[in-house]
Amino acid sequence: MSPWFDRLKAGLSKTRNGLTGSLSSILRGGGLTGADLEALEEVLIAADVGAKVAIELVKGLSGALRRGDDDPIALLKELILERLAGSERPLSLRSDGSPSVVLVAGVNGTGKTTTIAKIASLLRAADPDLPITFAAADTFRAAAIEQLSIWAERVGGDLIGHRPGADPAAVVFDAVDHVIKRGGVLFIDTAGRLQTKHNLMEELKKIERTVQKKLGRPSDERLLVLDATTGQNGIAQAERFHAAIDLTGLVLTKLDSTAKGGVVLAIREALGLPILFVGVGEAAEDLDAFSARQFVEALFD
Ligand SMILES: Nc1nc2c(ncn2[C@@H]2O[C@H](COP(=O)(O)OP(=O)(O)OP(=O)(O)O)[C@@H](O)[C@H]2O)c(=O)[nH]1
Ligand SMILES: [Mg+2]
Repeated sequence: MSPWFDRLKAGLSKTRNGLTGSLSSILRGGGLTGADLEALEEVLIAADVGAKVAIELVKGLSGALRRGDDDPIALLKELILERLAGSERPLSLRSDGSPSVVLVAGVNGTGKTTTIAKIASLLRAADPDLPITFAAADTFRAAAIEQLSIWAERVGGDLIGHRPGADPAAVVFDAVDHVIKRGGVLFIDTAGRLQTKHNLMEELKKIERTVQKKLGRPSDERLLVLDATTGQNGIAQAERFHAAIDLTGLVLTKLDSTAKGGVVLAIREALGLPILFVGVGEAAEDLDAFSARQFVEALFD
């Protein structure tokens, strides 16, 4: 198995232990009784897949078992995989020579800045010559600019930043200007903001408008970084951010810190947005492209 799959598996251990521990005791008896199915539904809800998905999974499972299939775990894996069909997509970068712009947003502390660093590290590993620029559009704290500049140096990229307290849109204006000349990929790091704070959401819209004005087209990716430990609240966050900047995809972090990794299913069901990356730890290697199949294998391995 690949090193990433091992990390994913280790990261998902809390969710897996909750899920497979309970499943094996429910499924041990052979034929599933009504009480077993109810217990199964509870286990799925505890893993945060959401009530609707849990009910549908159990329904699908009991139907298949009635038709004579007899390996409930294999069936459950297939049912989950079906629900995640179409949920994965690689980062969309331009191949026409014009720069790619990736805007990263989310509430406070979800992992935006480290996610940018991790994605940039993946791109750097794939192409040592790719120009990478980081826009420090989190001007809220001096430490945020500092954090990004350390990453820029480590990954090998340019940092465009202003003073703390400066207008984030002005930083983005300069950063887009820079990549128009330099080419490559621009990551825009934004300040954490609660999805309910109107003025902060307006500020985010202004950042995207600035990209559009300067570049003559929208950013290529508008990613929301969601902390998996916040569970179903992530759905409310995503809805608001989506309304503000028309998200192109999600990054789900901190799957290692929760037994509720089933939230991937709830998010997929509620939003239908692709999941580009998942994070399972703090190290640079702890983030990689989301694969539904790997995710399901790691959950039940
Ligand atoms: N366990 C774990 N920790 C993570 C993961 N991703 C990020 N973190 C940690 O979460 C903390 C916050 O990460 P940041 O990248 O600074 O988060 P942010 O969203 O930029 O935060 P603000 O800019 O303050 O809103 C750091 O300690 C990260 O190392 C993950 O997948 N797993
Ligand atoms: Mg940050």
